[in-house]
This record gives sequence, C-alpha cells and structure tokens, in this order.
Amino acid sequence: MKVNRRQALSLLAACLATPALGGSRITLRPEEIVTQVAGRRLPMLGFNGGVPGPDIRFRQGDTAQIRLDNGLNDGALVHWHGLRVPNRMDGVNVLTQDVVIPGERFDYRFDLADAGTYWYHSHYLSYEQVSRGLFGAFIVEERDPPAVDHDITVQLFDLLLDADGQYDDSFDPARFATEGRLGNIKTAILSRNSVQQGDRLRLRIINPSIDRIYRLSVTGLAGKIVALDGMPLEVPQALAPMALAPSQRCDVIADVTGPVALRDTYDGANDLLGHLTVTGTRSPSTAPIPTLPPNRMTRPGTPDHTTRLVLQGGAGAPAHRGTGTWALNDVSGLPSRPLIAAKRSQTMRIEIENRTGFPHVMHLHGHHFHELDTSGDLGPLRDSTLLAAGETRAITAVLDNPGAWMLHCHMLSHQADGMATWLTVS
Ligand SMILES: [Cu+2]
Repeated sequence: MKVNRRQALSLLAACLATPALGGSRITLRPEEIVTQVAGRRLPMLGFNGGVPGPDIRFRQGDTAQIRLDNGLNDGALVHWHGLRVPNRMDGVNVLTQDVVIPGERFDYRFDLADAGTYWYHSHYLSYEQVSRGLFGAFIVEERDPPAVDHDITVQLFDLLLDADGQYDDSFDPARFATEGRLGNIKTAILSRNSVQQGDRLRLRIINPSIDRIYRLSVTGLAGKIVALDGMPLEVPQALAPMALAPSQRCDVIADVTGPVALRDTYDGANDLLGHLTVTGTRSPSTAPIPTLPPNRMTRPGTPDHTTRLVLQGGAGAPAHRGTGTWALNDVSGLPSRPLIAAKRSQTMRIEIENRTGFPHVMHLHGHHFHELDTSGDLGPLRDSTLLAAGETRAITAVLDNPGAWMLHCHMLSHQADGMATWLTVS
C-alpha cells in the first residue's frame, strides 16, 4: 500500500469509517451493514463495512488484483466504471461473467494504463444495490502526480427515506417512468473535512447517485477543472458550476481562498451538500494550475461504423415497440444483435437522439469516446454523456478493446426498465 505522509495525515484527520485500500491485493466484501450516512444510522449495503466503500488507490502502470468476496444474501458483481479493463473483468451479468452467488468469490485482475478518477459499483440489480450503498472511489494516480496539499474524494449521493426516516425500499415502479428514483436527502461525502486557507487541493468529484443530476457550485476555491470522467482536459476549464449526471466525474485543482462550500444548484435548487472547514492559513502556491498529462488514446478519424440510437419512452412520450417503459431503437433491454459489430481499431460514430421528455446519461463500457460539438469538432473524452430532453449528440471513438460492451443509460432506474444495448469488438 502506497500511502505517503500527506495521505496518512489526511486519513487520520478525516476519521474515515473505511480506510483507503491499495497495493498488490485487495478484497472487497459487500455485506448488509448498519452505518452512518448523511447523519443517520441506516441499514444499508456496504463494501468492507462502509458507505461509500473504501477509496481504492493505485499508481498508473500497477496491476489491480481485487477479490470480490460475496457476503450478501444476493448475487454480486463489481464494475470498474471508466477503467478500460479486459472484457471478462468488466463485471457485467450475461455479457462478461456470471453473477457471483452468496458465499462465492471472484478474482478481478487488470492493468491500470490510465491515470484518473474512476469508481466501482455493483452491476447486479444495480438500481437497488447502488442506491443501498455498493459503490466507492477508484483512483489511479499519475506516475508523476501534480503537487497538491490534499487529494480529496467527493462523492455526491442521495437517499430516499420514508416517512419514518428509514431507507425507502418500496422501489415504486411509477418512478421508473420519469426522472427515476430521486432521494429526499442529498449529501457530499468527502474523504477529508478540514483544510487551511492557501492550501492547494485536488478534488475528485464523483456522482454515484443512481438517478440524480447535480449542478455543483463550489465557493471558497480558485482554480480549474482539469479532467472529466477521469480523462485530462487538453485545456483546463474555468471553475464554473458543473453538471454531473449519474456516474460522471470531474477533477478540480484549486487553491483555498475561504470557507469551502459545495452546493447543488440544479434546476433552481440551492442546497448545501457539504463543506470543508478552514482551520488556519498558509502562503498559497505561486505555481500555475497544472495541465494533467494525457492518457494514451487513439484519435478517431473517418468512421467505419455510423449509426443512430434513439432514446424512447417514459411518461408523456410517443409509443415505442419495446416491452419496457424505456427503449433504445424500439427495443427494451439488451437486443439479440449488437448495435455495432466492429473489428478491433475501427472507428464508430453514434448519433444519439433523445426523443423522451427527460434527460439521460449514456454510458459506454470499456472505452472512452469523444463528444462531438454541433460543428462536428471533437469535444472532451467521456465515458458517459448527458443529453437533455429533446437533445441530439454524436459521439465517436476508436473501438480498440475486444469484447461485448454495454451501452446504457446510467440513470439506473432507466437501465433497469429497458435503456440498454451493447456492441461488440472482435
Ligand atoms: Cu435514462
């Protein structure tokens, strides 16, 4: 385990329920637990006793060896979101592996070619298991990481509680037809809770909520957004309010200028999610905010495969031919044939059209893709792209990772009720 002094101090200060994990071998054990979430003790599901599960930290170039030891009374699978792993390590029922039954184990092993902010979560009955707490941060540090005083994970999570203040386990299917299961409690779970004025921070912000989009507004920091969905931006962006749909991430490097507050301002809200207490002052760094080194990617050229993906269904939308509430190209759930069957290293371009009355966030496994802007220029690399109601966006990628890969809405209530397809690379 590679914990430097700065991180060791940060772990002590934050009194984490679940210490960070790293090193040559890790075990993740999902179990039924009772734990503190958003200031309440609740029966949840947790990896290694906590919600979220432990932060996992590796260095770029390491090989991750992670044993899933299923302590649930139900099936378990882990998906390594955003990491370009070999297909049989992707943790997807039907497409890549069998469900791990209670009491059984599965050993995941994959090389970490990309640095960045990723996360891990259940991919079995995920709308329920993730909402009950089966998720955590997965950090791959750069070989030569930028100098910061504190490297902090921030996980935006919401919880639906019933009238008695208990976890609402009704899973009302009516919610599947709209924006999904939105919690009535919102929180930001930080791996550290105090800093000094003048400190340089790296915030690794992750949205593991199953259906909720946040618009994160941060005060008390001056700096830049340096990565989206784990992938460094060629040109860091101004630190403005950021939309984070379920599964999306963003990395911020910034200096503390005052009390740090994280607020959700999505759709007219103005809700405090979390904060960092400022306990002292130090002289701030004079170094400019760095640009992170790029991960190795092949730039897409002229597409070999061009296709269209129409998002359909939900409340108020025209009928479709699928059997579920939601459909992609008139099919609900995985179709018998993949959307694209590509040869390795071919380029795909998918035009995604959202014909529904709700936003959706489409996630491709095993690859990152570029969003294309309206003039057709390559936008940032992402593994999940957010489409507003009625919006159309094209994405393009070189499909260089062999296997069968899911492409689905990461609003997990929508995925559970039809919004999933797949593609193959051979
Ligand atoms: Cu959706």
